[in-house]
Amino acid sequence: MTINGRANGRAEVIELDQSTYAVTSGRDAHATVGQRVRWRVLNLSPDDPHTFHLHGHAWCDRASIQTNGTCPAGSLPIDNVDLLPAQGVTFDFVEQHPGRWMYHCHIVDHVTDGMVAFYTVDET
Ligand SMILES: [Cu+2]
Repeated sequence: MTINGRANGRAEVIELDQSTYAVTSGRDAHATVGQRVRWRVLNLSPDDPHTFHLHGHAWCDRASIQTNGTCPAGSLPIDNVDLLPAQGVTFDFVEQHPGRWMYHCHIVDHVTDGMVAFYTVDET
């Protein structure tokens, strides 16, 4: 996973193999309120589906970009996405939510195995 083109926090590698999830630097991913943030999420598993979920945020489906926190006509806000093996998603938003937010896979066994990390948004 990368945020703004850089690997950050504990998600430099989400999955090493079918049962071990990477914990790398232990640092949170960071952004600042007002910053345009691009997330690239990729399921590197050879055979496990994953459901990416980011707390406290939503982005627009259909690769649409939020304007003033609203999705354009024909696009809906979403906060999780199912990813099959080797499938990825890229989404953008303008950060508006300061705090420390969890992001994780929504499959319970994957969360308990450690597929969870944090994203900190600083005030401007
Ligand atoms: Cu998963």
